[in-house]
Amino acid sequence: MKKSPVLMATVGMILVVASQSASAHLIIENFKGRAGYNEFLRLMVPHGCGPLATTELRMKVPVNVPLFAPEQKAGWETEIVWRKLDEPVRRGATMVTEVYDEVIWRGNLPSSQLGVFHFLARMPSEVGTIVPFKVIQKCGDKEDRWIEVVEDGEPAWKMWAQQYPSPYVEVVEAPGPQLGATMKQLQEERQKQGQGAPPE
Ligand SMILES: [Cu+2]
Repeated sequence: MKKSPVLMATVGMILVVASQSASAHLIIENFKGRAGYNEFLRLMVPHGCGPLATTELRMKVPVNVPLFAPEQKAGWETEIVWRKLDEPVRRGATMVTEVYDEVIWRGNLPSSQLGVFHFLARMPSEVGTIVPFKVIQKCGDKEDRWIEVVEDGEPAWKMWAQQYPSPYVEVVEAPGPQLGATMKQLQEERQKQGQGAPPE
C-alpha cells in the first residue's frame, strides 16, 4: 500500500513521542552536586515499568558518599540497608564499622505520575566526579535496572547514550564553603566561645 503523506506524518509523530517518553528516565534533579557539600537531592521517577505501577525502588549509596539520609516519605515504607566493613575506618573522631549500602522505598506509584524521593548526600570533593545512584525499579514481578554507567573520565552526557542509565550527579565546583566559613574558622570561633565539639 502506498503511504499517504498524512499517514507518514502521523507515523513520524508517534516515533518522536515514543522516543521522548523513552528518554524520560529516572534522574536526579539538576544532575549536579557541589564539591564537598551536603546536598539535598531528589530522585525523580517519571514513569513505571512500561504501564506498570512502581512498587519498590532500591537505590545504591555510592561508597564515596560518606553521609546519607533518605526522607521518610508519607505513604511509603523506607528502609536503610547497612553494609559491614571488613576493616573499621576512621571518619572524623569516630571509628566506623558499617556504612550505608542501600535505601529501599516500598509503596505504590502509578506509572502516569511523577514520584519524587528526597535524600541528603554528602558530595565527594573532586570536581568532575560522576556519582551514580543506581536504582532498581520494581513493578510487582517486573523490574527495570537503572544501573548503567560510563567509564571513568568519560563526560557525563554519555550517560544518556546508555539504555538504562543510572541516575547520577556530577560534582561541580563549590562557590565557597557550605557554611560560609572554613572548618578551621569555625573551630577557632568555637574555642573563643568556649564551646565543645559539635554533635556528630
Ligand atoms: Cu525513561
